[in-house]
Amino acid sequence: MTGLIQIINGPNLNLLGKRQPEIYGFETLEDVEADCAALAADLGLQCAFYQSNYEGALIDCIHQARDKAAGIVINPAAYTHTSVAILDALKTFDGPVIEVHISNVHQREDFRHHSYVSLRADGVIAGCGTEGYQLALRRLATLIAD
Ligand code: DHK
Repeated sequence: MTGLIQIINGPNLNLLGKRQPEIYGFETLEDVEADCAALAADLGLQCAFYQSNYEGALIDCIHQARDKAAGIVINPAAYTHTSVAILDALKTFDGPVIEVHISNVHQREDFRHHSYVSLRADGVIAGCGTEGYQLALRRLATLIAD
């Protein structure tokens, strides 16, 4: 397996930087992807990026990662709290999975406190802003090297 990391973002994250910046910050998804690509190069990894507002498309991306990616970083956004299907898809992936939330979901509404994806994730990063994606990449670099 190569050092390819699949970075997956769920619904509404295409509006990062414009959507509720008091919660999600001013960085755009393009900014996040550029930062991740630069860090991945430093870590000797490559990134593939995918964002969708559709649950089935996110599941297809996870299935495709099975044959090409060494690890997954996923922010399932609102599907975190609802999607058994995304959990089941992640269970078909053999490599490490890190779940990222830009906001501290535990400080927010009760319905954001539960994550189906955490049942599969090897690590969870929440409340670190968009830096969370970089922290996730660093953790995957460690896990893949082990
Ligand atoms: C992003 C969302 O869109 C929300 O639905 C989640 C997550 C939290 C985040 O913090 O990145 O509840």
